[in-house]
Amino acid sequence: MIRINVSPRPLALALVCLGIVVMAQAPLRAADAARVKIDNFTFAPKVLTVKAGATVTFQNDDDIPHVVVANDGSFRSKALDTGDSYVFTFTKPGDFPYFCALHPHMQGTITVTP
Ligand SMILES: [Cu+2]
Repeated sequence: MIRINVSPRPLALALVCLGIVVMAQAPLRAADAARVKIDNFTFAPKVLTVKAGATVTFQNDDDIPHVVVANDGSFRSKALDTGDSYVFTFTKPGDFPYFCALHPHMQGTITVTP
């Protein structure tokens, strides 16, 4: 009669490996990417809060061009036609108010938390 000797140690190792694989597949944090929609002469949301390191996409869904400019000059898009978007990564915590260079009454703020 043939006896198969199964050691419990490889089984335990396999279970640990499986656990690591499952944890590695956790979804990306939603805070890492965010979007501001531009429509009807409005930035929406008007105030967007993201974590430092987050990338924000400003997308122009309006039927006229807009330009996204930080009050402190830290970022500035080109003229965004309908359907165009501008991407900026916010690395420093703080409040970053911005406006549209073509329509200065259009204003918004990106709040970056540590
Ligand atoms: Cu504008």
